[in-house]
Amino acid sequence: MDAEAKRIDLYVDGAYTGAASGERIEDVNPATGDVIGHIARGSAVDVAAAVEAASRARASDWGATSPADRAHILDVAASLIEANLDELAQLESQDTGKPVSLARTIDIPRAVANFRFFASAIRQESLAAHPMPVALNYTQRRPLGVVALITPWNLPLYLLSWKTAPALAMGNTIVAKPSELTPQTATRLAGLLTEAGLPPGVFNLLHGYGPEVGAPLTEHPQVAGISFTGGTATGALVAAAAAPRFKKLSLELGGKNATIVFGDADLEAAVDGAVRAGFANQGEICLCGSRVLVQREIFDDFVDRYVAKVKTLVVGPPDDESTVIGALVSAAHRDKVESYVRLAREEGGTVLHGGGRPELPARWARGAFLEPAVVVGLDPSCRAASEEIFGPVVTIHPFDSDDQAIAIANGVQYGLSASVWTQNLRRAHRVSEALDVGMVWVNTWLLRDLRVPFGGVKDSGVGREGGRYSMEFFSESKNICVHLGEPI
Ligand code: TXE
Repeated sequence: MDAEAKRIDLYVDGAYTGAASGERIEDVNPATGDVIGHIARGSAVDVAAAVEAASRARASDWGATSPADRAHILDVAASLIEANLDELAQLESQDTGKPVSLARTIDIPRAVANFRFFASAIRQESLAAHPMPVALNYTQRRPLGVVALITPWNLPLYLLSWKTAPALAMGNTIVAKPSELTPQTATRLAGLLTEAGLPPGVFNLLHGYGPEVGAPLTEHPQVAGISFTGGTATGALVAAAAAPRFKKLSLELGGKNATIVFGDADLEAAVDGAVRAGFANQGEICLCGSRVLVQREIFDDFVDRYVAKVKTLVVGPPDDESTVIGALVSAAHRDKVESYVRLAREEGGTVLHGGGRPELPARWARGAFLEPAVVVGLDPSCRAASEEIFGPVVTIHPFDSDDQAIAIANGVQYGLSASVWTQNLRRAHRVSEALDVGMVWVNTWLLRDLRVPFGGVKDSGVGREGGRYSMEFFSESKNICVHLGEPI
């Protein structure tokens, strides 16, 4: 055990606490292989205590607080996250292996923005009225009650705040379960929310393995809604647990997103965009464009430029400001990604660049680093080109016509997002409309507006979050019809 390893506790009813079992899981920094913490290993007993605390907090009328009071707490929480930005960025980088600079400029600021956005949204919310000549209908939005928020390891605080802020804004109480690989920023958030004025029991946090904590949480009869982001296979288990009790469910699952580059695209912008889409956050974002489809007339030129650009991406220590690609989230995940590079070769692909382990100084020698890989020559239907790898591996495929590009893009089990690169406006609209996905970017990638619907189709999930979609998910509409005429 490393001398500096810290205790990473659950947070239940306003206080940090160990797990009922007394057991701990090691938290490993994937860039160094060091054990940096010992995570309380939750179980069904802790789930029961956390849900109980959340139910009590609900009964003590958190849901009846005024929107203005809730908005104020969210704003203070945002300011506290901002005030602790450097520390949170370090924690995020230690847990995930991502560059600290990325956590400092994207992950943590986005968490701040999420709290501010939903504070503002709840302040400005207005509700519907449907007047009749003899009656007035008005629609209330009631909190669901206790909600379970289950989040993955790739964007830990960013995604947890994306669910926590609207859930609180709408008056719910929360039991959150971050990934066992990345527990630190969530743990810090719990204390900051209390500091911001959140009453005890409104936000509870559990750590531990999915089957031991996530499963009993999703099955718990007092959990009224579940918002889950993670792998598609886990999403299916969550959906099965939710079904018998008709829990409200939002699933943000995997993707195998296409970046479609037409011959008339601004080539330089398309190369830059496609590289960013492929390798941002080590390729560990559900929205990453891991399949690049390129019109045949520019294919060779595009591939040359693409590979040249990928070669400039610095793979290295997360705390080095020049690093663009840090470590993958774990040694096991790197093994999985490497197995896909092998598979790509077996399936007839040519790895034009990357796919190997970089030489780094001794301090990082045990880290889960991987050179970004670019593969050509694969049939779009083969496994390496159609299964989610969730790492720095991009396959590039030629196409001839618009219809063929659409068919290849739609030819996978996933339907999360796509980006389309063309200067032809008609083509941009036509292709965007034909894609079976929840989100399309034209001549850009991952340009986010927090108001827009976020989510996918097919195996990429169910439901939408973002702006009013999140507020609708985290509440139930209730219509009240008041008869205004003579009694009938
Ligand atoms: O995710 P899991 P993993 C994809 C990616 C990755 C694969 C597996 O392809 O390689 O999924 O990653 C909790 N009931 N994505 O294994 O298992 C778990 O503890 C309830 C895509 O890390 O889905 C964690 O908190 N909860 C992705 C969360 O679910 C359960 C992001 C996600 O873990 C559970 C991450 C259960 N039975 C991985 N089992 C994206 N779409 O952004 C596990 N969990």
